[in-house]
Amino acid sequence: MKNLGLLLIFVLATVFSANAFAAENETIKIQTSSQCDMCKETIEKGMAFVKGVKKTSLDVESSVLTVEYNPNKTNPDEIRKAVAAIGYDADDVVAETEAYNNLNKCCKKGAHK
Ligand SMILES: [Cu+2]
Repeated sequence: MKNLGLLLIFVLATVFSANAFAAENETIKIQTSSQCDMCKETIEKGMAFVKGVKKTSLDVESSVLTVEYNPNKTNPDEIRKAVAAIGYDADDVVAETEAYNNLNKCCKKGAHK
């Protein structure tokens, strides 16, 4: 019985230390100002090159961008800034003017309303 207890401690210690080294990716949802399928492509392609970003998926219907990222390499603020640099609002971070002006007409805010 004593050995079983030791084994359990050993197993738990191994599991916890393994987790400490391989940091889990985290996921955030960002409300963007995207309008259409073209925006989806622009944002997903643009975000693919952002440091620490693992996966991006934009829901065109709700304009919500889901980002999976490595918390050791980036953070939600940096990710919102990256979205703004592509030309879209990201939560309370406003799109960078120059990037926004370069967007296709149909991708401008309110283009489909
Ligand atoms: Cu668009």
